[in-house]
Amino acid sequence: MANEDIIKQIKENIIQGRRNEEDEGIEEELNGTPGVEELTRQAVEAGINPKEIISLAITPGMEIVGAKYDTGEYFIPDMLASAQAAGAAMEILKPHLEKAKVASNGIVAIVTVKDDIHDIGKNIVVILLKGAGYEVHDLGIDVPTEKIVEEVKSRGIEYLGLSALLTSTMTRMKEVIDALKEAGVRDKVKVMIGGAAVSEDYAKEIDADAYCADGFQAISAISDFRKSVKTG
Ligand code: B12
Repeated sequence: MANEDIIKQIKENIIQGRRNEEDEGIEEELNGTPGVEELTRQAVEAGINPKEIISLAITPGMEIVGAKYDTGEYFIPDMLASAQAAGAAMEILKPHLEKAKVASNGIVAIVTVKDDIHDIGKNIVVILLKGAGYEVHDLGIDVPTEKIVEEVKSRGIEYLGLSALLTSTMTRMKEVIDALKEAGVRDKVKVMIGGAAVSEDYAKEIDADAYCADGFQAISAISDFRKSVKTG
C-alpha cells in the first residue's frame, strides 16, 4: 500500500473508532479490515515519520470526530472509541517519537483536582493533546493543590489543565491558582480549566487563562498562548 493510502486509512479508522481489525466501525464495510493499531504499525514499518502520522492522520481524524460530536452526529461512546483508537496509535508511536527526537510543542500537565475522581474527560484531553504533539503529564485524579504546584515547579510545566466535574470541587481551581501565585510561579504557567462544573465566566472570576469546553479547545488555546508569546 502506498504511504499516503496508509495515512488516509489511519485517519478514516480513527473517525470510525476502529482500534484494531476485530472492531466494528460505524460503517460496516470496514469490518474485518486492519484497524488503527495494525495500520500504525504498518506505517512505522514503511518508514513514515511518526510526526507525519500524527499531523496528517491522528490529529485531523480527531478534529473531524470533534466536529461530528459538536453537530450531534456522534455521541460520547463514539468519541471515546475514536479517542481510544488515537491513544492506541500514540502508544505505538511513542518509542519512535522519542527515537526520532521529535521536538515537543510544549510541556503540559492535566489533572483532576482534589476530591474529584471524574477522569473520562481528562483522559480524552490528554490523548488529544498528545496527538497534537505536546509532552503531556497526566497527574491523575483527586490531586492535592500542593502536589500540583510542586509538579508545575519541578517539571517545568508551561500549560496546566485543571478538570473539575463537581460544584463542590470547582473551588479547588481557584485554590490552585492562588497557590501558584503564592509560590511565585503564576506567570510561568498558563492555566486552562474544563469540566461540566465550570464556565468561561468562572475562568475569568478565578484568573484562569482560558476555559475549554473540550480537548480541541485546549489545542487552540495553547496554540493562541504560543502565538501571543511569539508576537510579544
Ligand atoms: C461518569 C460520571 C461519574 C463516574 C466517574 C467515572 C470516571 N472514571 O470518571 C462516577 C460514577 C465515579 C461518578 C461519581 C460521582 N459523581 Co458523577 N458523573 C458522571 C457523569 C455521568 C459523566 C461525566 C463524564 O465522564 N462525561 C463525559 C466526558 C467526556 O465529558 P467531561 O467530563 O465533561 O469532559 C469533557 C469536557 O468537559 C472537557 N474537559 C473536562 N475536563 C477538562 C479539563 C481541561 C483542562 C480541558 C481543557 C477540558 C476539560 O473536555 C472533555 C472532553 O470533551 C456526570 C454527568 C455529566 N453530564 O457530566 C456525573 C456528574 C458530574 N457526577 C455528579 C455527582 C454528584 C457525582 C457523585 C458526587 C455522586 C455520588 N453521590 O457519589 C460522585 C462524586 C465522586 C467524586 N468524588 O468525584 C454530578 C455533579 C453535580 C454537581 N454539579 O456537582 C453530575 C453532573 C451528575 C448529575 N447530574 O448529578 N460520576
